[in-house]
Amino acid sequence: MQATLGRAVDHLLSLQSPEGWWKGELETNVTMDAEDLLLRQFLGIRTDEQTQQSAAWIRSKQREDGTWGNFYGAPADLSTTTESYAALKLAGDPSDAAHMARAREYILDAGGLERTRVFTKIWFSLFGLWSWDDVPVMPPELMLLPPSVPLNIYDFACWARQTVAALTVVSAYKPIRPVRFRLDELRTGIEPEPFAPLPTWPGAFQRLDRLLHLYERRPSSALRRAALKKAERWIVERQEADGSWGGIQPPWVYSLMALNLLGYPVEHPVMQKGLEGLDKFTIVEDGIRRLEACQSPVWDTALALVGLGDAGLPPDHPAVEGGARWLLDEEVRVKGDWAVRRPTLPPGGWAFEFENDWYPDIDDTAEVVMGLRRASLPGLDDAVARGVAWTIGMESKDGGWGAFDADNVQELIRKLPFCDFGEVIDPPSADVTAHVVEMLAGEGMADHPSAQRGIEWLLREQEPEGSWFGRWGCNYVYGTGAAVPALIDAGIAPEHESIRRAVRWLEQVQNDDGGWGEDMRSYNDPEAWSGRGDSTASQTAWALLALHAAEEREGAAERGLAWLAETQREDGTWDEPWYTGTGFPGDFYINYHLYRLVFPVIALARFAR
Ligand code: R19
Repeated sequence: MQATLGRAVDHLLSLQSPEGWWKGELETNVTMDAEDLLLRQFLGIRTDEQTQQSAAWIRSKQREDGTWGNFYGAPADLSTTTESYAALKLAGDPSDAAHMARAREYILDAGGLERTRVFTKIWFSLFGLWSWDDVPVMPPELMLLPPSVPLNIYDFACWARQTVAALTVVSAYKPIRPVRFRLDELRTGIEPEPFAPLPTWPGAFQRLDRLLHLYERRPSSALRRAALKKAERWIVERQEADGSWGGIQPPWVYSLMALNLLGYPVEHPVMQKGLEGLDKFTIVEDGIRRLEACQSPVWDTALALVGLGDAGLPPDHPAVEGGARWLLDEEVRVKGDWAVRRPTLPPGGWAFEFENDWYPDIDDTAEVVMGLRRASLPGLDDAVARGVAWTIGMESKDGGWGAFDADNVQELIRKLPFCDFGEVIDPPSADVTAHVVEMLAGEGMADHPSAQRGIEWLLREQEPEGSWFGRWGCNYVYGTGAAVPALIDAGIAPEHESIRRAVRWLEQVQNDDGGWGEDMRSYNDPEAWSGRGDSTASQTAWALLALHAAEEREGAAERGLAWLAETQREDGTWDEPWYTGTGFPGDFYINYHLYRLVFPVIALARFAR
């Protein structure tokens, strides 16, 4: 075990940047690359070279059956396949080429253009390939609702809020910038899904959407002007230092399009900064080009420090100190959208990305505090104190923690006609709550009422089988790997019934090879897939973290450790084509390239002690 750990630690050390951070690639799906081309087409800045490089990447991800999916080994996804098909047509691939025909066959089989998600239809409407009449209205007047009125923008999770704000502008202009191809061959003529019954919220909103389409023909010009002005100010104010919006692709590309429609030419400094920032999220190598949906340096650095510290590196080790120094510099000391719900709470916390001052998050803040505690530096205690106070202040009313906001639980948002993709609210989750409880316990604050409420929340939310749902990692193995160590650190005894149930569940779902794995399909079909899937290094490590905390050192734990030792590569890391990170359960998945290494380091380090 020591040898395995040693090789893994050396590999991790080799990946640190000179500035002190770690950052693994954040791999998602080819809608990023298809939309990258469509954005450039929309703005009139698409080059041949970019087009061919992105197209090469998209083609390389097509599977034998002609489809594209959203994670390694995923079932076909209609919207992803349709966007890829359109991007390849833009790149000049002929419709009668074999790979296009295979894609088309699947698309038509799955319902065609008519059954794609709203985002996909919006992209196509921009180019006259779909009709704005058949896209749900997103009126910019939404921007004028005060935060006290239901369905105001602060009821949306922050990632949806920034996306919706930009799309209300696009939706108001309904631009059509024609391209030289059509997508009619992807239509099936299938009827739209019938409206939900009227006495339900979805049914009511669908009928309201019909009325809004009528309103769109002649909107009140004074109101519309005021709304667009508000949207413009809101968007411009939220551009980050690196030119992004929220550090994530969707609001970024939609904000660029919205501002362009509002009269910002691509030469405008705001647009230039946005486009140059996108280049830094673009990986170009060997004639291919791909876009990261987001970047994870703060998160990865915090996890790396936890791992190196637990592996026994001293607090003044240059790697530990360098990482901690960089993190201290990343502290967010200004208020963001979170302050709308917590107006008197002083700032202090961390975001996930290099630059995202408007949206620090609780998960990162908890993990950074735990990472910083593996180092000792002047100023560290003060930064930790601010982070702890901010985290406590961000607790939701039910005793748990969401990722970016407090009390972001308006479920009506999910029923809006344009919300057919991804999670759109940010309610408390077991993984974030567990990280906070673990952090508070580490700070000697397990008796704090906030920590006690967190413990109660976790015990209440445990699944009957003994696991916890993983919101930001796949899935029950991630939730359980977070909850058990947190509860134990906070003083719950290893013999506690809840811990025993968790251990039994992990033992039940362990693979015959000794590892653990869980397929993303566990989100849609937990009966079949909860805790089930090919063994992966990160998921095996999560299970081991729970077993270690529960003082299980033999049996299942030994076999898990042996699996890690056997599957380690010679260079000290592990292969992990499987995605084990979650953006949105059911819709959006992430392969965090550092997970395969950093979580085994943490788990091995704890067992090795
Ligand atoms: C834990 C730390 N976390 C709490 C932070 C994780 C951040 C993950 C990066 C997410 O990147 C995104 C975010 C949003 C989207 C969307 C999207 C979907 C629906 C709507 Br409405 C708006 C946006 C699509 O891709 C994304 C990627 C690990």
